[in-house]
Amino acid sequence: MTHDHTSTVRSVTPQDFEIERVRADFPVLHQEVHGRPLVYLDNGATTQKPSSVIEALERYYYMDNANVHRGIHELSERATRSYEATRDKVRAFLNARDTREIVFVRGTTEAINLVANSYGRGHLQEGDEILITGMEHHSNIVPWQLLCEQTGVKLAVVPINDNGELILDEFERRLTDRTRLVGVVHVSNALGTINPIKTLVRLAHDAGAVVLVDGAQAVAHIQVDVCDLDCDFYAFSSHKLYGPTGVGVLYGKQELLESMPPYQGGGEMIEEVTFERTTYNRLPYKFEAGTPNIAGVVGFGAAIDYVKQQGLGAISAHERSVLQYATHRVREIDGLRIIGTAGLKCSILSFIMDGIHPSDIGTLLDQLGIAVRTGHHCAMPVMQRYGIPGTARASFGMYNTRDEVDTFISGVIQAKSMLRGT
Ligand code: C6P
Repeated sequence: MTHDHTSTVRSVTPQDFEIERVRADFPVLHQEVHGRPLVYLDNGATTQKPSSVIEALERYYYMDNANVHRGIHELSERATRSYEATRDKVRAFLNARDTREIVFVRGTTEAINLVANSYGRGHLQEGDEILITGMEHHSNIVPWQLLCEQTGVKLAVVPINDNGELILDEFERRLTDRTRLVGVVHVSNALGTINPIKTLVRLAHDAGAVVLVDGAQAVAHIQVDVCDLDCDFYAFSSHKLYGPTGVGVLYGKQELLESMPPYQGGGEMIEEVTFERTTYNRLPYKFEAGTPNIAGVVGFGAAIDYVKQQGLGAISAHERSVLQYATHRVREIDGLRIIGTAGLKCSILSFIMDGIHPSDIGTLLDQLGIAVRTGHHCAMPVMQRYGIPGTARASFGMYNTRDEVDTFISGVIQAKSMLRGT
Protein backbone atom coordinates (compact mmCIF):
# COMPACT_ATOMS: atom_id res chain seq x y z
CA MET A 1 0.00 0.00 0.00
CA THR A 2 1.35 3.42 -0.92
CA HIS A 3 1.19 5.90 1.91
CA ASP A 4 0.95 8.89 -0.35
CA HIS A 5 -0.64 11.47 1.93
CA THR A 6 2.45 12.04 4.06
CA SER A 7 4.28 13.73 1.21
CA THR A 8 2.73 17.07 2.05
CA VAL A 9 3.52 16.99 5.78
CA ARG A 10 6.50 19.22 6.54
CA SER A 11 9.14 17.51 8.62
CA VAL A 12 9.08 19.26 11.99
CA THR A 13 10.27 18.01 15.34
CA PRO A 14 7.85 18.12 18.29
CA GLN A 15 10.30 20.43 20.10
CA ASP A 16 9.35 23.19 17.62
CA PHE A 17 5.93 23.32 19.15
CA GLU A 18 5.47 25.63 22.11
CA ILE A 19 2.73 23.68 23.82
CA GLU A 20 2.28 25.95 26.85
CA ARG A 21 1.85 28.99 24.61
CA VAL A 22 -0.72 27.07 22.55
CA ARG A 23 -2.59 25.95 25.67
CA ALA A 24 -2.75 29.52 26.93
CA ASP A 25 -4.75 30.40 23.80
CA PHE A 26 -7.60 28.03 24.76
CA PRO A 27 -9.53 29.46 27.74
CA VAL A 28 -11.76 26.42 28.22
CA LEU A 29 -8.80 24.17 29.05
CA HIS A 30 -8.01 26.09 32.22
CA GLN A 31 -10.76 24.84 34.49
CA GLU A 32 -11.45 22.07 36.94
CA VAL A 33 -14.06 19.40 36.29
CA HIS A 34 -15.28 17.42 39.32
CA GLY A 35 -12.46 19.05 41.30
CA ARG A 36 -9.71 17.94 38.89
CA PRO A 37 -7.92 19.85 36.13
CA LEU A 38 -9.76 19.20 32.87
CA VAL A 39 -8.04 16.77 30.51
CA TYR A 40 -9.90 17.16 27.24
CA LEU A 41 -9.42 14.10 25.02
CA ASP A 42 -12.59 14.31 22.94
CA ASN A 43 -11.24 16.29 20.02
CA GLY A 44 -12.66 13.83 17.51
CA ALA A 45 -16.14 14.91 18.60
CA THR A 46 -15.29 18.61 18.57
CA THR A 47 -12.20 20.70 19.24
CA GLN A 48 -11.96 23.59 21.68
CA LYS A 49 -11.71 27.15 20.34
CA PRO A 50 -8.80 29.56 20.73
CA SER A 51 -9.49 33.08 22.04
CA SER A 52 -8.97 34.52 18.56
CA VAL A 53 -11.98 32.55 17.26
CA ILE A 54 -14.17 33.52 20.20
CA GLU A 55 -13.13 37.17 19.78
CA ALA A 56 -13.85 37.09 16.04
CA LEU A 57 -17.39 35.89 16.77
CA GLU A 58 -17.81 38.57 19.41
CA ARG A 59 -16.39 41.33 17.19
CA TYR A 60 -18.68 40.33 14.37
CA TYR A 61 -21.80 40.54 16.56
CA TYR A 62 -20.65 43.72 18.35
CA MET A 63 -19.65 45.62 15.23
CA ASP A 64 -20.50 44.10 11.86
CA ASN A 65 -23.68 42.03 12.09
CA ALA A 66 -25.64 42.25 8.82
CA ASN A 67 -26.81 39.96 6.05
CA VAL A 68 -24.39 39.11 3.27
CA HIS A 69 -24.56 39.80 -0.48
CA ARG A 70 -27.76 41.78 -0.09
CA GLY A 71 -27.34 45.28 1.25
CA ILE A 72 -25.40 48.22 -0.09
CA HIS A 73 -24.87 49.58 3.43
CA GLU A 74 -21.56 49.54 5.26
CA LEU A 75 -22.35 46.74 7.72
CA SER A 76 -23.53 44.43 4.97
CA GLU A 77 -20.38 45.17 3.01
CA ARG A 78 -18.21 44.39 6.02
CA ALA A 79 -20.09 41.15 6.76
CA THR A 80 -19.82 40.13 3.10
CA ARG A 81 -16.11 40.94 3.00
CA SER A 82 -15.36 38.83 6.09
CA TYR A 83 -17.57 35.99 4.87
CA GLU A 84 -15.90 35.90 1.47
CA ALA A 85 -12.45 36.33 3.01
CA THR A 86 -13.00 33.02 4.82
CA ARG A 87 -13.90 31.38 1.52
CA ASP A 88 -10.54 32.42 0.15
CA LYS A 89 -8.79 31.21 3.32
CA VAL A 90 -10.46 27.80 2.87
CA ARG A 91 -9.44 27.76 -0.79
CA ALA A 92 -5.82 28.39 0.15
CA PHE A 93 -5.99 25.94 3.08
CA LEU A 94 -7.09 23.13 0.73
CA ASN A 95 -5.04 24.40 -2.21
CA ALA A 96 -8.19 24.50 -4.33
CA ARG A 97 -7.93 26.32 -7.64
CA ASP A 98 -10.83 28.72 -7.24
CA THR A 99 -13.17 30.09 -4.57
CA ARG A 100 -16.09 28.92 -6.75
CA GLU A 101 -15.11 25.41 -5.67
CA ILE A 102 -15.72 26.19 -1.97
CA VAL A 103 -19.34 25.83 -0.82
CA PHE A 104 -20.28 26.70 2.76
CA VAL A 105 -22.64 24.22 4.38
CA ARG A 106 -23.56 23.29 7.97
CA GLY A 107 -20.96 20.57 8.33
CA THR A 108 -19.57 17.36 6.88
CA THR A 109 -22.96 15.70 7.13
CA GLU A 110 -24.67 18.35 5.05
CA ALA A 111 -21.84 18.38 2.51
CA ILE A 112 -22.25 14.64 1.87
CA ASN A 113 -26.03 14.93 1.73
CA LEU A 114 -25.61 17.73 -0.81
CA VAL A 115 -23.51 15.50 -3.08
CA ALA A 116 -25.82 12.49 -2.62
CA ASN A 117 -28.90 14.53 -3.46
CA SER A 118 -27.55 16.76 -6.17
CA TYR A 119 -24.76 14.81 -7.89
CA GLY A 120 -26.36 11.47 -7.03
CA ARG A 121 -29.79 12.21 -8.43
CA GLY A 122 -28.42 14.12 -11.38
CA HIS A 123 -25.78 11.62 -12.49
CA LEU A 124 -26.59 8.16 -11.09
CA GLN A 125 -29.25 5.70 -12.16
CA GLU A 126 -30.43 2.13 -11.67
CA GLY A 127 -27.62 -0.31 -12.45
CA ASP A 128 -24.92 2.06 -11.17
CA GLU A 129 -22.96 1.39 -7.99
CA ILE A 130 -21.57 3.47 -5.15
CA LEU A 131 -18.54 2.05 -3.38
CA ILE A 132 -17.81 2.94 0.24
CA THR A 133 -15.59 1.37 2.88
CA GLY A 134 -16.21 -0.65 6.03
CA MET A 135 -14.87 2.17 8.22
CA GLU A 136 -17.25 4.97 7.26
CA HIS A 137 -19.07 7.24 9.69
CA HIS A 138 -22.86 7.02 9.37
CA SER A 139 -22.87 10.31 7.50
CA ASN A 140 -20.97 8.65 4.66
CA ILE A 141 -23.31 5.64 4.65
CA VAL A 142 -26.88 6.75 5.24
CA PRO A 143 -27.11 9.50 2.55
CA TRP A 144 -26.02 6.88 -0.02
CA GLN A 145 -28.53 4.35 1.31
CA LEU A 146 -31.28 6.94 0.96
CA LEU A 147 -30.17 7.65 -2.60
CA CYS A 148 -30.09 3.92 -3.38
CA GLU A 149 -33.65 3.47 -2.07
CA GLN A 150 -34.84 6.31 -4.27
CA THR A 151 -32.96 5.44 -7.46
CA GLY A 152 -32.22 1.72 -7.50
CA VAL A 153 -28.47 2.41 -7.36
CA LYS A 154 -26.53 -0.29 -5.43
CA LEU A 155 -24.21 0.24 -2.49
CA ALA A 156 -21.05 -1.87 -2.28
CA VAL A 157 -18.65 -1.95 0.69
CA VAL A 158 -14.90 -2.62 0.82
CA PRO A 159 -13.96 -4.64 3.94
CA ILE A 160 -11.21 -3.75 6.39
CA ASN A 161 -8.63 -6.06 7.94
CA ASP A 162 -8.13 -6.77 11.67
CA ASN A 163 -5.84 -3.76 12.04
CA GLY A 164 -8.58 -1.51 10.68
CA GLU A 165 -6.92 -0.91 7.32
CA LEU A 166 -8.73 -0.90 4.02
CA ILE A 167 -8.00 -4.08 2.04
CA LEU A 168 -6.69 -2.59 -1.18
CA ASP A 169 -7.12 -5.76 -3.26
CA GLU A 170 -10.77 -5.86 -2.23
CA PHE A 171 -11.11 -2.21 -3.18
CA GLU A 172 -9.79 -2.98 -6.65
CA ARG A 173 -11.98 -6.08 -6.91
CA ARG A 174 -15.14 -4.18 -6.03
CA LEU A 175 -14.35 -1.25 -8.29
CA THR A 176 -16.12 -2.19 -11.53
CA ASP A 177 -17.35 -0.44 -14.64
CA ARG A 178 -20.65 -0.03 -12.79
CA THR A 179 -19.01 2.02 -9.99
CA ARG A 180 -19.92 5.66 -10.53
CA LEU A 181 -18.95 7.09 -7.15
CA VAL A 182 -16.53 6.19 -4.36
CA GLY A 183 -17.10 7.59 -0.87
CA VAL A 184 -14.17 7.19 1.49
CA VAL A 185 -13.13 8.59 4.84
CA HIS A 186 -9.69 10.23 4.99
CA VAL A 187 -9.16 9.41 8.68
CA SER A 188 -11.49 7.00 10.49
CA ASN A 189 -13.09 8.52 13.58
CA ALA A 190 -13.46 5.13 15.26
CA LEU A 191 -10.03 3.65 14.42
CA GLY A 192 -7.72 6.51 13.53
CA THR A 193 -6.68 4.83 10.26
CA ILE A 194 -5.37 7.18 7.58
CA ASN A 195 -6.48 5.99 4.16
CA PRO A 196 -4.22 6.21 1.08
CA ILE A 197 -6.52 8.68 -0.64
CA LYS A 198 -4.28 9.52 -3.58
CA THR A 199 -4.00 5.86 -4.57
CA LEU A 200 -7.73 5.28 -4.15
CA VAL A 201 -8.54 8.35 -6.25
CA ARG A 202 -6.23 7.18 -9.04
CA LEU A 203 -7.79 3.70 -9.07
CA ALA A 204 -11.33 5.13 -8.98
CA HIS A 205 -10.62 7.57 -11.80
CA ASP A 206 -9.13 4.78 -13.90
CA ALA A 207 -12.43 2.95 -13.42
CA GLY A 208 -14.40 6.07 -14.39
CA ALA A 209 -15.78 6.87 -10.91
CA VAL A 210 -15.72 10.18 -9.03
CA VAL A 211 -14.48 10.29 -5.44
CA LEU A 212 -15.89 12.01 -2.39
CA VAL A 213 -13.55 12.18 0.59
CA ASP A 214 -14.94 12.61 4.10
CA GLY A 215 -12.24 14.76 5.65
CA ALA A 216 -13.96 15.44 9.00
CA GLN A 217 -11.17 13.82 11.05
CA ALA A 218 -8.31 14.72 8.74
CA VAL A 219 -8.17 18.49 8.26
CA ALA A 220 -6.99 19.31 11.78
CA HIS A 221 -4.15 16.79 11.59
CA ILE A 222 -2.98 16.38 7.98
CA GLN A 223 -2.11 18.96 5.35
CA VAL A 224 -4.80 18.43 2.71
CA ASP A 225 -4.09 19.41 -0.89
CA VAL A 226 -7.13 18.70 -3.04
CA CYS A 227 -5.20 19.30 -6.28
CA ASP A 228 -2.54 16.80 -5.28
CA LEU A 229 -5.12 14.25 -4.07
CA ASP A 230 -7.14 14.94 -7.23
CA CYS A 231 -10.35 14.04 -5.36
CA ASP A 232 -13.61 15.32 -6.84
CA PHE A 233 -15.30 16.28 -3.57
CA TYR A 234 -13.86 16.89 -0.11
CA ALA A 235 -16.11 17.47 2.93
CA PHE A 236 -15.26 18.72 6.41
CA SER A 237 -16.57 20.63 9.44
CA SER A 238 -15.22 23.82 10.98
CA HIS A 239 -15.84 22.64 14.54
CA LYS A 240 -13.26 19.85 14.29
CA LEU A 241 -10.72 22.41 13.07
CA TYR A 242 -10.90 24.72 16.12
CA GLY A 243 -13.71 26.76 14.54
CA PRO A 244 -17.40 27.25 15.42
CA THR A 245 -20.12 24.62 15.07
CA GLY A 246 -22.73 24.91 12.33
CA VAL A 247 -20.26 25.57 9.50
CA GLY A 248 -18.70 23.17 7.07
CA VAL A 249 -17.21 23.02 3.63
CA LEU A 250 -17.91 21.12 0.50
CA TYR A 251 -15.02 21.39 -1.93
CA GLY A 252 -16.00 20.24 -5.43
CA LYS A 253 -14.22 20.43 -8.76
CA GLN A 254 -15.73 23.33 -10.63
CA GLU A 255 -16.88 21.38 -13.68
CA LEU A 256 -18.68 18.87 -11.45
CA LEU A 257 -20.37 21.54 -9.34
CA GLU A 258 -21.42 23.31 -12.57
CA SER A 259 -23.02 20.09 -13.80
CA MET A 260 -25.06 19.58 -10.62
CA PRO A 261 -28.59 20.88 -9.94
CA PRO A 262 -29.18 22.99 -6.80
CA TYR A 263 -29.60 21.10 -3.56
CA GLN A 264 -32.00 23.49 -1.83
CA GLY A 265 -34.14 26.29 -3.25
CA GLY A 266 -34.61 29.74 -1.74
CA GLY A 267 -33.01 33.15 -1.56
CA GLU A 268 -29.40 33.71 -2.61
CA MET A 269 -29.19 30.67 -4.92
CA ILE A 270 -31.21 32.26 -7.74
CA GLU A 271 -30.46 34.59 -10.62
CA GLU A 272 -34.04 35.31 -11.67
CA VAL A 273 -37.36 33.98 -10.44
CA THR A 274 -40.71 34.08 -12.22
CA PHE A 275 -43.63 31.79 -11.58
CA GLU A 276 -42.88 30.08 -14.86
CA ARG A 277 -39.15 29.56 -14.51
CA THR A 278 -36.18 30.18 -12.22
CA THR A 279 -32.57 30.51 -13.26
CA TYR A 280 -29.80 29.84 -10.78
CA ASN A 281 -26.99 31.89 -9.38
CA ARG A 282 -23.38 31.19 -10.29
CA LEU A 283 -21.07 29.01 -8.17
CA PRO A 284 -20.78 28.68 -5.26
CA TYR A 285 -23.98 30.60 -4.41
CA LYS A 286 -26.12 28.13 -6.37
CA PHE A 287 -25.59 25.79 -3.39
CA GLU A 288 -25.97 28.34 -0.58
CA ALA A 289 -29.74 28.90 -0.30
CA GLY A 290 -30.93 31.17 2.50
CA THR A 291 -29.02 33.24 5.04
CA PRO A 292 -25.88 31.32 5.95
CA ASN A 293 -24.15 31.05 9.34
CA ILE A 294 -22.28 34.31 8.76
CA ALA A 295 -20.82 34.65 12.25
CA GLY A 296 -19.74 31.03 12.18
CA VAL A 297 -18.00 31.48 8.84
CA VAL A 298 -16.21 34.59 10.14
CA GLY A 299 -15.08 32.65 13.24
CA PHE A 300 -14.00 29.80 11.00
CA GLY A 301 -11.72 32.22 9.15
CA ALA A 302 -10.04 33.07 12.46
CA ALA A 303 -9.64 29.33 13.17
CA ILE A 304 -7.86 28.76 9.86
CA ASP A 305 -5.58 31.73 10.60
CA TYR A 306 -4.79 30.22 13.97
CA VAL A 307 -4.00 26.76 12.60
CA LYS A 308 -1.81 28.27 9.87
CA GLN A 309 0.02 30.32 12.46
CA GLN A 310 0.89 27.17 14.44
CA GLY A 311 1.66 25.28 11.23
CA LEU A 312 0.00 21.97 10.38
CA GLY A 313 3.42 20.36 10.05
CA ALA A 314 4.27 21.26 13.65
CA ILE A 315 0.79 20.30 14.87
CA SER A 316 1.02 16.90 13.14
CA ALA A 317 4.47 16.19 14.53
CA HIS A 318 3.38 17.10 18.05
CA GLU A 319 0.18 15.04 17.87
CA ARG A 320 2.05 12.09 16.39
CA SER A 321 4.42 12.06 19.33
CA VAL A 322 1.51 12.29 21.84
CA LEU A 323 -0.36 9.45 20.08
CA GLN A 324 2.76 7.28 19.98
CA TYR A 325 3.37 7.87 23.66
CA ALA A 326 -0.26 7.13 24.58
CA THR A 327 -0.26 3.97 22.43
CA HIS A 328 2.92 2.78 24.11
CA ARG A 329 1.54 3.50 27.59
CA VAL A 330 -1.89 1.88 27.18
CA ARG A 331 -0.15 -1.30 26.05
CA GLU A 332 1.15 -1.57 29.64
CA ILE A 333 -2.42 -2.10 30.87
CA ASP A 334 -3.35 -5.74 31.23
CA GLY A 335 -6.63 -6.71 29.56
CA LEU A 336 -6.77 -3.60 27.40
CA ARG A 337 -7.08 -4.04 23.63
CA ILE A 338 -6.56 -1.26 21.13
CA ILE A 339 -9.15 -1.23 18.35
CA GLY A 340 -7.46 0.24 15.28
CA THR A 341 -3.80 -0.65 14.89
CA ALA A 342 -3.21 0.51 11.33
CA GLY A 343 0.33 1.24 10.20
CA LEU A 344 -0.69 4.82 9.59
CA LYS A 345 -2.89 6.49 12.15
CA CYS A 346 -3.50 9.89 13.55
CA SER A 347 -5.05 11.41 16.63
CA ILE A 348 -7.30 8.54 17.72
CA LEU A 349 -6.85 5.84 20.34
CA SER A 350 -9.87 3.54 20.63
CA PHE A 351 -9.83 0.66 23.09
CA ILE A 352 -11.84 -1.92 24.99
CA MET A 353 -11.12 -3.62 28.28
CA ASP A 354 -11.88 -7.24 29.18
CA GLY A 355 -15.13 -7.54 31.10
CA ILE A 356 -15.81 -3.79 31.33
CA HIS A 357 -18.34 -1.83 29.32
CA PRO A 358 -16.75 1.17 27.57
CA SER A 359 -19.36 3.55 28.97
CA ASP A 360 -18.37 2.60 32.53
CA ILE A 361 -14.77 3.57 31.76
CA GLY A 362 -15.98 6.88 30.30
CA THR A 363 -18.11 7.66 33.33
CA LEU A 364 -15.29 6.97 35.77
CA LEU A 365 -12.79 8.97 33.72
CA ASP A 366 -15.24 11.87 33.72
CA GLN A 367 -15.24 11.80 37.53
CA LEU A 368 -11.48 12.34 37.28
CA GLY A 369 -11.91 15.33 34.97
CA ILE A 370 -10.94 13.35 31.87
CA ALA A 371 -13.21 13.75 28.83
CA VAL A 372 -13.27 10.84 26.37
CA ARG A 373 -16.02 9.53 24.14
CA THR A 374 -17.51 6.06 24.45
CA GLY A 375 -19.91 4.05 22.30
CA HIS A 376 -20.13 3.29 18.60
CA HIS A 377 -18.93 6.74 17.50
CA CYS A 378 -21.57 6.83 14.74
CA ALA A 379 -19.66 4.03 13.04
CA MET A 380 -21.79 1.00 13.98
CA PRO A 381 -20.50 -1.17 11.09
CA VAL A 382 -16.97 -0.81 12.50
CA MET A 383 -18.19 -2.14 15.85
CA GLN A 384 -20.02 -4.98 14.07
CA ARG A 385 -16.79 -5.83 12.21
CA TYR A 386 -15.01 -6.30 15.57
CA GLY A 387 -18.02 -7.87 17.32
CA ILE A 388 -18.03 -5.26 20.09
CA PRO A 389 -20.71 -2.87 21.36
CA GLY A 390 -18.41 0.12 21.29
CA THR A 391 -15.06 1.47 22.43
CA ALA A 392 -13.68 4.12 24.73
CA ARG A 393 -11.90 6.68 22.57
CA ALA A 394 -9.26 9.24 23.44
CA SER A 395 -8.75 11.68 20.57
CA PHE A 396 -5.94 14.20 20.63
CA GLY A 397 -5.64 17.80 19.51
CA MET A 398 -2.82 20.28 19.21
CA TYR A 399 -3.01 21.28 22.90
CA ASN A 400 -2.75 17.81 24.47
CA THR A 401 0.39 16.90 26.38
CA ARG A 402 2.25 13.81 27.57
CA ASP A 403 1.38 14.80 31.14
CA GLU A 404 -2.27 14.59 30.17
CA VAL A 405 -1.63 11.16 28.69
CA ASP A 406 -0.12 10.11 32.05
CA THR A 407 -3.22 11.36 33.87
CA PHE A 408 -5.41 9.49 31.39
CA ILE A 409 -3.41 6.25 31.86
CA SER A 410 -3.65 6.51 35.67
CA GLY A 411 -7.38 7.13 35.23
CA VAL A 412 -7.84 4.03 33.08
CA ILE A 413 -5.88 1.92 35.60
CA GLN A 414 -7.99 3.32 38.44
CA ALA A 415 -11.21 2.68 36.51
CA LYS A 416 -10.10 -0.87 35.80
CA SER A 417 -9.34 -1.64 39.44
CA MET A 418 -12.61 -0.10 40.61
CA LEU A 419 -14.69 -1.94 38.02
CA ARG A 420 -12.89 -5.26 38.15
CA GLY A 421 -11.44 -5.11 41.60
CA THR A 422 -7.95 -5.90 40.23
N1 C6P B 1 -17.71 12.54 14.20
C1 C6P B 1 -17.09 11.90 16.44
O1 C6P B 1 -17.14 12.01 17.67
P1 C6P B 1 -20.54 16.62 11.52
O2 C6P B 1 -21.38 16.10 12.65
O3 C6P B 1 -21.36 16.82 10.29
O4 C6P B 1 -19.71 17.78 11.88
O5 C6P B 1 -19.46 15.46 11.20
C2 C6P B 1 -19.90 14.17 10.90
C3 C6P B 1 -18.74 13.26 10.73
C4 C6P B 1 -18.46 12.76 9.48
N2 C6P B 1 -17.40 11.97 9.25
C5 C6P B 1 -16.56 11.63 10.23
C6 C6P B 1 -15.37 10.78 9.92
C7 C6P B 1 -16.78 12.10 11.53
O6 C6P B 1 -15.93 11.75 12.50
C8 C6P B 1 -17.91 12.91 11.80
C9 C6P B 1 -18.21 13.36 13.19
C10 C6P B 1 -17.86 12.88 15.60
O7 C6P B 1 -16.41 11.03 15.91
C11 C6P B 1 -19.28 12.99 16.02
S1 C6P B 1 -20.20 11.51 15.69
